[in-house]
This record gives sequence, C-alpha cells and structure tokens, in this order.
Amino acid sequence: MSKLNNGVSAGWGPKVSRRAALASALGGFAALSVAATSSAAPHSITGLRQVPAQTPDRTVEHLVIGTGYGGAVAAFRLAEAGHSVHMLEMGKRWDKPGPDGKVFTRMAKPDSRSMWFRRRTEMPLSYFLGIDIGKDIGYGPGVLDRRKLGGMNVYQGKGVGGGSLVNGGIAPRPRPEVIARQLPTVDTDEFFDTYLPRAEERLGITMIRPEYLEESDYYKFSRTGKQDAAAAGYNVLTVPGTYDFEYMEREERGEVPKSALDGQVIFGNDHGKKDLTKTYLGRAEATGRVTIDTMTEALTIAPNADGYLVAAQIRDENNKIVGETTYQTAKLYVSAGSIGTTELLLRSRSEGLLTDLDSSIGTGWGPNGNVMFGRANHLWRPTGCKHSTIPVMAIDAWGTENPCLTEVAPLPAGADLFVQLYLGIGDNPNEGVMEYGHAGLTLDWNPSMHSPSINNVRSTFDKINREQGTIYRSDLFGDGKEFSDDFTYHPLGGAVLGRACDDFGRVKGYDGLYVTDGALVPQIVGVNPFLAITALAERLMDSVLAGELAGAR
Ligand code: FAE
Repeated sequence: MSKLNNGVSAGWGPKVSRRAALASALGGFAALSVAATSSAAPHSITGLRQVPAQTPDRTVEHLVIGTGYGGAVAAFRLAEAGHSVHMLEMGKRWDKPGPDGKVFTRMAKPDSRSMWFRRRTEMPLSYFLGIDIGKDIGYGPGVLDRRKLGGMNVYQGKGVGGGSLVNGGIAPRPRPEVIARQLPTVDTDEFFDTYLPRAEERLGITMIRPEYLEESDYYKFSRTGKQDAAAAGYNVLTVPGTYDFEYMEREERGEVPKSALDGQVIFGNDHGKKDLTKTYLGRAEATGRVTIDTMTEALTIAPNADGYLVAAQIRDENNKIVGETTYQTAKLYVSAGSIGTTELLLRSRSEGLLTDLDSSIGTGWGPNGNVMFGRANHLWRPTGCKHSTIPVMAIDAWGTENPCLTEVAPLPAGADLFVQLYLGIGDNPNEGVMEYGHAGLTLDWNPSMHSPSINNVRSTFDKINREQGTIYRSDLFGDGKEFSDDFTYHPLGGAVLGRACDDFGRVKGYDGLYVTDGALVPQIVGVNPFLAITALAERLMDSVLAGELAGAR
C-alpha cells in the first residue's frame, strides 16, 4: 500500500476531497435513521439535524473508537509512547454508585443499570422448569447489550471498558494449532513467546489457589463438574483469569465487600475483577494523554486529505439523541468489537465513504462455537447453594474427535437447583457474513450453522451422562431445547486479519486506518477470546509504533 505525502492511500478509487467527504459524512446523519443506531429497541433520533459542511468539532492526533480490549491496548501503547489519544465510547463510564451504594447490580436483582436500553432482561438462560425467568427492569444505558442479528443473539459489554465490565475474566491460552489454523499469517512462536505473556502480564491474569478451589463452598459446583468429567476420562483444566482470587478469599472470610461471591458478573462487578479500567485503560489515562467521550456512538468514517472524519451522535440516559459531533484525525483505530467495527466499516462503505474497502469486509464472522447447556444432577449430588460467579475449570476435549472446550459454569441462584451448567466452545468450520443495507446491519447465520459446535459438545457430554446416569436439562432455553443454538458471548470476525486487513490489522486500501479488536479473528479461537484479542492488538501496535509512527510524537 503506497502512501502519498498527505497520508492518503494511493489505492483509493475516485479521490474524495476533504470538503466533499465532510459534507458526505455529515449528510449521512440524516440518512442513517433507526437502522444506523444502536442495538436498543427503536428510539427517537429526531433530534438529529442536517449539519452544513463545517470544520470538525474536534481535531485529534489519534482517535480510538471503542474502549474494550482492542481499543484499550491501542490507547495505552500510543499514550505510553508519548502520543495524545482521544477515545469514543457508546456506553457510559461506570464509576458512580447507584441508590443502593453499588455501581453494578447482582444477576438476580437487575435494574436499569443491567441491560442496554431494555425494559426486561434478555438472558441466554431465560427459563427454569420451562417458565420464563426474565425480569422487568427500568430503561437505561445498562452495561450488557443483547443484539439480535439473524439467528443470533450477540451479547456485548457497553461502557468504558467494553466486554471487560461484564465478562467472567476467564483467560485460558488458545491452542497453538488453532492459532496456526485460524490466523495462518501470525508467527505462532512469536505470538506464544512474546504477545500472550505480555497480554497476560498487563491484564493481571492469575490462577486461583488450588487449596482454596478444593475447600471453598463456593466452588463445589466446579468440583462436581470436574469429578463427572474425569470419571468419563476427560482432562479437566484449572483456568486462569482476571479476578483477584486473593480478594475472593477475603470475600469469603467476610473481610471485604463481596462481588463474585455475591452473584455479580454479567451485569458488572463492583470489586475483585481487574477490568480494563484497572489495567490497560487505567494506565493509559494515568499518562494524562488520553481523553474519552462517553455516550458517543461513531456512525460513519469518511476519508479525506487529512486522514479521516468521524461523525458521531451523543445520547442521553433516556436513549434520546441529544447531539452530533465530528472528529478529524490522522490515525483512526476502529475498536468497537466484532459487530460494532464491522458495522461502522460497512455502513461507511454503503454511505459512499469508504468505497475501497476490500470485498471480504463482513466475512469470517463466528460465535466462537458458544453452546450453553445443563445436565440434571442427581438429588444425591448437589452443586451447593453458594456459587462463585467466576468459572475456573474447563473440560478439555479439544484433542478428541469432537473438539470442544467446556467451562463448568456457575448458577448463582442462592439455592441448589440440581443443574450442572456449562458453556461449551465447540469447533465449527462455518462462517457468517455481515452486510449493510436498507435494514441496517444484517448477519447471515442461522441455527443450523451452529450444529457442528453442538454436535462436538453433545458427543463429549453424552459420554459423561452415560457414565453418571444423568440426562440434559430441557427446561432452560425454551421450546424444550437441550442446547442453546442462538446466542454468543464471544462474537468474532468481520474485518479479518489477512483478508479485509493486512497481516497486522491495517485496513486494506486505507493508510492510517486500523482494526484492533475481535473483528480481526475469524469464526473461532477455541477458548474464551479476550486474551488472544489483547495479544493481537499488542502485536499490531508494535508494528505501528515501529513502522509508520517510528520517531513520530
Ligand atoms: P469489546 O470489548 O466488545 O469493546 C467494544 C467497545 O466498543 C464497547 O465498549 C462498545 O460499547 C463500544 N462501541 C461499539 N460500537 C461503538 C460505536 N459505534 N461507537 C463508539 N463505541 C462503540 O470488543 N471473553 C473471555 O475471554 N473470557 C470470559 O470470561 C468472557 N466472558 C464473557 C461474558 C459475557 C457476558 C460477555 C458478553 C462476553 C464475555 N467474553 C469473555 C467475551 C469478551 O468480553 C469479548 O471477546 C471482548 O470484550 C471483545 O473485545 P473487543 O475489543 O473486540
């Protein structure tokens, strides 16, 4: 990709003048309508006005869209190297307690803080004994979003810290052979020797103390899950994570406020979890060179002679659009997650702005083989009334003829429900495709494409059921389903490394435009993905800082 002296790629088709691009980007506001907005239920965007061509509201050296893993790594690495960085985040900053004195809610007591502009919770496990267990909640910019696209419900974190706010913090290393298969242009040795260890260190990943795992009442569910799998001949791993396990032990001793031991996780953790605001983002902001605009959703990207003009809209806590704004930047890092990043790029192309994107943009999507299911435990084999919300054990059947890795998951209901719950990651060659049109973003993925993942997980657990004389629960996912086939916590792909982007994450055809997040990884990574995403972002930023930014400040 050759670079002209104004930083504009020579690979563009018709040259876009700065003025034309600005007018186009701003004119795009009017056309965007509901389709261009968030995943929330339809809401008013009538506050938008047609903005005449004007100078951008703000000009910044480096602009990062999204504050999840990819965005946090980009911001930290740039700031550490002395660059000023501005970040846009669609959600809010989670640093103020609500009326109950807590920043986040428990899973069992959701309210307006829990889900992104919903009036009722929408969870993967939404039934018990076949009864809908969703709860009515207040409407607000809650921390967990569910976006329905085609046959998929995609869950994502919203707020400063992205997915790190809502996830379980589980961070196993991917298998080298899966990295080699999925990311063939990545040097596997370098990835494992340099980038994974660096990501682990900077994310603060540690292991639970084995003696605590063996003795705590809060991990009885893990021990029963392990014993059942081991009895069927499976290897069970203890997996590392970002929760501070020393803090957890103090929670159990009653020395500190409880979080993981008080049913907090997918709607956020008040304590214990080292989310990105305590690691990468915290360190980035501590440099004094990073600023963040919250409740600000980037809508379009227009290339121009000075780099890129980003048009964005600002919403209030009632989901009303209260303003629009524009940012001019020389270097743009798109880090809005697999869905958000792909949507932004595709929308910008459909608005006639990023017309030279590689034709593969939108391809390579996958749900990382996510399958949730439960086994019905015998009454004489309880999992306990107390469940820590942080899973720490996984059944490793990847090396078998039915490759899958399955976490032993908690069900922190405050009572023993005799369900051994699992989140499986079953290998799957299928890939979905995202497109952008009149209906907004669409995803071509249907439940039948999930079958390979389910079959891999089912074959493994059929053996465990046979050994234990147990059966699957069919009352947890509606319609008598034993396995979820329509949700993911781990969306991946859409702007894949070596396809829509170069081998590091530079968007093909556009100098100074980068993808840094889960959109880079096609379909599946075989383990919970944020560690691999962080390592890939580190790898990209090494390349950018040693390449086009070498010597620049
Ligand atoms: P992500 O962290 O999603 O960050 C994207 C950010 O961009 C978000 O803050 C968005 O609000 C923001 N954004 C989106 N669109 C825009 C826009 N247009 N303008 C401005 N901002 C925007 O992306 N993974 C693990 O490895 N271990 C786990 O234990 C685990 N548990 C999970 C549990 C749950 C309930 C969920 C939902 C996910 C879990 N994950 C887990 C997945 C993990 O959090 C996810 O792979 C990463 O967060 C993806 O990182 P990205 O940087 O791609």
